[in-house]
Amino acid sequence: MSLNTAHIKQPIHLVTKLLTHTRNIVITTHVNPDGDAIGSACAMLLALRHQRKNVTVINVSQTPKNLRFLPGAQDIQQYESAKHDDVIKKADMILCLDFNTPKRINEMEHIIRASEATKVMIDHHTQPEDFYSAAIHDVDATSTGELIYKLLATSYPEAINSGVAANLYAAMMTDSGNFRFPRVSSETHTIIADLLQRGADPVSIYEQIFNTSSMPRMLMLGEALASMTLHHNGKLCVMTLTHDMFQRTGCSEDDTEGFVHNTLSIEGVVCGLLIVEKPDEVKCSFRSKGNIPANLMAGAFGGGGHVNAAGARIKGASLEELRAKAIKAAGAHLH
Ligand SMILES: [Mn+2]
Repeated sequence: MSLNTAHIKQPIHLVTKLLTHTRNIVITTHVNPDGDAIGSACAMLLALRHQRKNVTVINVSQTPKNLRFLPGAQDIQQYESAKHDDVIKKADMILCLDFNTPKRINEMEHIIRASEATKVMIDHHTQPEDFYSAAIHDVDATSTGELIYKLLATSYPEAINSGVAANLYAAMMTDSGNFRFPRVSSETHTIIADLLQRGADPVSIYEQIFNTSSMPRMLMLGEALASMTLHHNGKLCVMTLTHDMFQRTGCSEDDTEGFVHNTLSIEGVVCGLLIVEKPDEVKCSFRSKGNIPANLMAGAFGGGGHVNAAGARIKGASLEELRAKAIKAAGAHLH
């Protein structure tokens, strides 16, 4: 199998070279980690352990329940300054996975910025901040997991055992909307074929990630669907999750992962907006089809992301006020 690595060939060789001279490695990923974040972190953990490296995964957030079955996930530690600052200081390398600015790691931001370790970023989000020593970065990749696959397949193919394959499969599946988002290509499926051959089990991975909803999540989904409204001649669909709805259903915000995709499933809708009311802020998530720039819509509120998926968090705004502004901001790109 030949992989399209032309544009990331140099970075892959550089990262491999840096890894050769590295022993103590800290891996971290973004706040509220998703399947790509946890799958990528665990895949690198297992593969680098296979290379006899001393590896610690330290995240700011807990691992979501439905991802804890992934091989290696039980070894992820949740950041505590007193316990981990020393480990981070002693690391030769910090691997930053699935984020491109230390602002995405909240309380860990300052210690990572201050660290003198070699910082390696592997990521597929737009507009990276220049905080790293080396990076494998490709905004056309389905996922960070795909970039890690290319790194491992190029430099450590023997390290891709069934555990690593399961993690990379989970990362690529979740970040590509189960292989249906625009960046999915024949190469995506070629990689997936190799991961299956190496032991990833698609039935069990899907089952454990997606068919494990709680009753509060299902009740919340019902309220979320009922909240949907159409705007701008049916091109924009807005879903709103209020504080009251969370109280009534007992659902947590983590448990609403993926709800926003429902906005795009209505005929004629090309842009979706999810508004979430939180105790101290309001969150807007934009989703879009084709070239409609969700990132520019979120950018109007100081946020960012990809062309088809982006978000922003706004403090001190009322839900109603922000909802009206976000609908207007989306409208500017929906002619
Ligand atoms: Mn990702």
